[in-house]
Amino acid sequence: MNIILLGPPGAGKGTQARHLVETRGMVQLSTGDMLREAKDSGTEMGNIVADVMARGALVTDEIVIGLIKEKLETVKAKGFIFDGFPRTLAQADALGQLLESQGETIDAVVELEVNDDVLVSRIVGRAEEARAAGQPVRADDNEDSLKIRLMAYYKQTSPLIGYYYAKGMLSRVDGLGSIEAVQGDISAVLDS
Ligand code: B4P
Repeated sequence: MNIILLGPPGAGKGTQARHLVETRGMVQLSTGDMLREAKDSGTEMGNIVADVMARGALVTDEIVIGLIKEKLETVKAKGFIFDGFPRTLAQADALGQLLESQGETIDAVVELEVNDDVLVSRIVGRAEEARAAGQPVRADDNEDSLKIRLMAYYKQTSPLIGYYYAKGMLSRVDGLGSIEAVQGDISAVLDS
């Protein structure tokens, strides 16, 4: 089974993807994690994306699609969780074509619904927790970057809701509950 986790920044896509990896043995493909790895490794591409990510803007389709293409060509899995990808209509089209070329499909698209106030408090909370624990704070976990991340979501990513709804693939899950409650709701969608 291949699934997409869709939702605004801080909706819990990464949190829920990690749980699905543990419970269902699926492989998580997080473009956010891939881009952060590239940034930390100081590659040419990493240096290009670092500023874009810190601002809260979206990295170019070309770079992100390239990262996913490479993973799909090299990683074998019984199912992929696309976490934070696709984020634009061009990425959605590219993913459909990449999977089709491998005889695969997307089986479900789960949209995590969370309102802006809660998103802000989660992201600011994560930054505060990291600071208190003496851990590095994500460069984009601050209110200024978050405003840009939310604008990018509503402008560039939210059209995917209609795109997948029209294909009969979209399921909506209330992302406001506890992490465990959201896990249960996602499991119910995947089992149905
Ligand atoms: P991502 O790494 O994808 O991060 P995100 O969308 O901000 O967060 P996510 O929804 O995964 O929330 P999380 O579980 O961490 O993207 C970062 C950046 O990378 C983007 O802004 C962009 O620049 C770039 N990028 C990534 N993919 C791209 C693409 N395809 N195209 C272009 N650019 C791309 O949860 C957040 C916090 O909430 C955590 O502290 C968590 O513990 C907490 N939380 C989660 N669920 C909760 C719940 N139910 N209750 C309470 N707290 C909860």
